[in-house]
Amino acid sequence: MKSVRVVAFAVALVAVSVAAAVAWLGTEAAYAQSAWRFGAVLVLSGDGAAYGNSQREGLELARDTINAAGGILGMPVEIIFEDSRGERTEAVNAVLKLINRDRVLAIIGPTYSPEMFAAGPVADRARTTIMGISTTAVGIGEIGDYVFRNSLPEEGVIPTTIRVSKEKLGYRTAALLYSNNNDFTKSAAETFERELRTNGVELVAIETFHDGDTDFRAQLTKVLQANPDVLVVSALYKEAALLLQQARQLGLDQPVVGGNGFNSPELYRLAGEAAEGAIVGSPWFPGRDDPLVQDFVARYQERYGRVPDQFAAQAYDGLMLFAEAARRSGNPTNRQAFRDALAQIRNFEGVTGVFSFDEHGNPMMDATILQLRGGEYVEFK
Ligand code: 1QQ
Repeated sequence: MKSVRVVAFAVALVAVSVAAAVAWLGTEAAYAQSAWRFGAVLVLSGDGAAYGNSQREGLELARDTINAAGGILGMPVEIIFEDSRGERTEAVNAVLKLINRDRVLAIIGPTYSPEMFAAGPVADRARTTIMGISTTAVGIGEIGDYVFRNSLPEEGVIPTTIRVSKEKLGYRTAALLYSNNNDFTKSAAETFERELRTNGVELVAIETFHDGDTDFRAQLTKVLQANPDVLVVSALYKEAALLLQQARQLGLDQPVVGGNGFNSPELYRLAGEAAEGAIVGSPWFPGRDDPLVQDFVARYQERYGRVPDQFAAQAYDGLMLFAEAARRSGNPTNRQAFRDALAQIRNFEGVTGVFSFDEHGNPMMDATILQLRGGEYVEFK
C-alpha cells in the first residue's frame, strides 16, 4: 500500500514537472521572436483621427527607415497598430491585448492624456514600457517606472508661449477658454492661467465647455462683454475650430493663443480663416535649419505628399528612441532590459530636438513659438 502511494506520488510529481516544463517551453517559444515587436495605440478614427493618423505615418516611416538599414541587430521592427478611437476603455483593452496576446516588447501611445492616465497604470503593473508621443498633461511620467513620454509637456511649452506672445503683442488682459472634462485641456488651462498671472496679465473671463460640444456662443458672448486683448484656448482641434469660427462670427477678432491641440493642421482645415494667425508653442518646427530635420521632412513629403506635423515628427522620434533602447538592451523579449535601456538615454538627437528623460521619464527640451499662416506653421516673430 505504502509503495503504491509512493509511486502515485512520484508519477504525480513527474506529471507536474512535465506540465511545468511544457508551460515554460510554451512561454519561451512565444517569446522566441525574430522581430522587435512593438504595439501602438492611437486615435485612428473619430473626432481626433487626424492626430493619430499623423502618428501612424510617422511610425511607419521610422519603421521602414530602420528596416531598410538592416533592422536592429539583424532583426526587423514590427508594429501592431490598435485604434483606441480616443476612448479610455478602448485604450486599456488595446494595451492588455498587446501585452498578453501579442507579447509586444513595449508600447507607443496612447494618443491622449486621459487615455494614458487609464492605460499607463495597466502597462506599469504588467512591467511593460509604455511611451506617450503626444501626451502633454502634468503627471504622465509620474504614473510609474514603466511610463515615459517623448512629447514635451505643456508645462514646458506654455511659459515660453505666454512670455513670447505677450512680449510681441503687448496684451494686458486675457480670456481663457477650455474644455474641463479632459485631463490634458484642463492641465494646460491651469498652466496658462498661472503663466498669464505670472506675466502680469489680467484674466477678465474664464469660460469652460466639454469635449464634443459644438455651440460655444453662450461662453463667447460673455467673453465679448469682457473685451479681452487676447483669447487663450485649451482644446482639441475639433472644438477649437468650431469655437474660433463662432468667435469670429460674433465679432471677437482678438489674437488667439492655443495649446497643444492647435498643433494639428486639421485645425486650419476645419476653421479656415478663423484660425489664421493663431499662436502655439511646439518642440517641432519643420523649417528648422538642421540636416536631420530637412532629411526627415523631405522623405515624409515624398511618401505622404505633405509636410509632417508635430504629431508625425514626435511619433518618428518615438520609434527611433525605442530603436535605440532596443539596440542597447539587445534582446527582443526582455521587457525589463528594454525599460532600463530607455530610461538611460541621454542627449538623443531627434527631429524634434535633443532628448533626455528626467527621473520621471518626461523629456527635457526646448520649444519654438509658431504662428499659423495660410495653413502653415511658421516661426512667430
Ligand atoms: C494630450 C494632448 C493632445 C493634444 C494629444 C493629441 O496633448 O492629450 O495630452
